[in-house]
Amino acid sequence: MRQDLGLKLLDSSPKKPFDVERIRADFPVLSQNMNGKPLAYLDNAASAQVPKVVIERIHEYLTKEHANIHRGVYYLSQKATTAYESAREKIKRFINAREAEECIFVRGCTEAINLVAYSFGRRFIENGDEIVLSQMEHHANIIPWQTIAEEKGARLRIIPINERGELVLEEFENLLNERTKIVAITHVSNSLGTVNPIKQIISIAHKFGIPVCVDGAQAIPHFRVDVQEIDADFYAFSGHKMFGPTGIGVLYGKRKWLEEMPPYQTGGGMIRRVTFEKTTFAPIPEKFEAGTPAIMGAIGLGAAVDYLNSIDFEAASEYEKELLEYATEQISNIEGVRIIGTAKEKASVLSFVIENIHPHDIGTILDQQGIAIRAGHHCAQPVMDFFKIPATARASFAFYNTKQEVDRLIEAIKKTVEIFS
Ligand code: 7TS
Repeated sequence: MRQDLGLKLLDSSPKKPFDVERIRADFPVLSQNMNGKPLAYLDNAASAQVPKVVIERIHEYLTKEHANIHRGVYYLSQKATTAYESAREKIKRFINAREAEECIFVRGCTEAINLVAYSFGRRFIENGDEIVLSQMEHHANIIPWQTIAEEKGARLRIIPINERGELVLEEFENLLNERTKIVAITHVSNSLGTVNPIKQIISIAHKFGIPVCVDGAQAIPHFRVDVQEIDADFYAFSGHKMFGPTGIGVLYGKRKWLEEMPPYQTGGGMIRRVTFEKTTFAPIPEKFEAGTPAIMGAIGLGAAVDYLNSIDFEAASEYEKELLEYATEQISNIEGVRIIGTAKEKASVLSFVIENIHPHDIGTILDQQGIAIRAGHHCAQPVMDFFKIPATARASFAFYNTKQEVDRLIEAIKKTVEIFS
């Protein structure tokens, strides 16, 4: 039986083939040459490319609608405010939040997690408490928790992973007790590609009355996420990994938590009344959006959501899965290559090492062929420690990548092996 991973893919209805060439035409960046070769952009886990409609929407905003929001009595400011708030509404519908107010605009996934760690932590975490993370977290979902734990005298407990790069779920439940204040865990690992059974994880934590903060940075661009269905207490993600601009991201949080949590930053735009003696705060979401927000970013992100709604996102998900399977099969035939992360359920990421070749050298040689991949520890050093390697080379796919690009990747890897042998 298929594990419940919080994924929503298409059922058995007959599918039209996914038209990747039509999709590629929406992304101007992709038609360029790099180092004299057509660009094969395979670093989507770091940042995805931006479709024309998003670029045009940002251009339109800057040329016709720009003003500061939530304060102007004049037409332009009201127009900008409406555009900003309608982007929040689009996000709400995209992730199926109960209310738009539960969607806080932040700078990105990193800021979203910092917000939860410091605000939730300040209110709810005390000396002797425990915070549960996993071995496969990105540093953005480790260090904020480590910092608040140090401040409060709390400690981190870590869910282990196995050799395939899957969570050892049997150990998870053993880590939970009355001192556990929160579980912070990734939906999809950026270094391994593992898709975690997030709905099951949340349901186990909830049996103990423990809230769960999900790092959704690598999930949101690849399949539909329904925050109510998985029952996440918090869900964090970045705009630039889901075909939107940089500098914008979202923290979804259940109203009951957000209302109890203190502001993360303070200043203009988030108050009800200020005197030198005392300040009272605005309701959510403003309470968590101090200062002038990334108005342009939010509007651009709203346009990215429109774009994802305009394509067959479910078919795109399926197509990406096929691409990953194809790449995995092809790379497995190359001698000396070892895939890091062989979980049964994976999304979009192919991390690998080659005997006696440093991942940075692989990245450099591939770049000469116009192929952009990432090499390094991917801000997941505990994962590298587990596999006893310093780094990996990582190709990561989006729905605009093609089999031909995978073939070029494979050829370039073979060539790299040859050069070094
Ligand atoms: N969480 C995960 C799982 C991530 O993959 C990343 C970024 C972040 C959090 C942080 O997101 P940010 O937008 O706030 O920076 N991951 C990567 C990556 O894999 N390569 O570059 C950035």
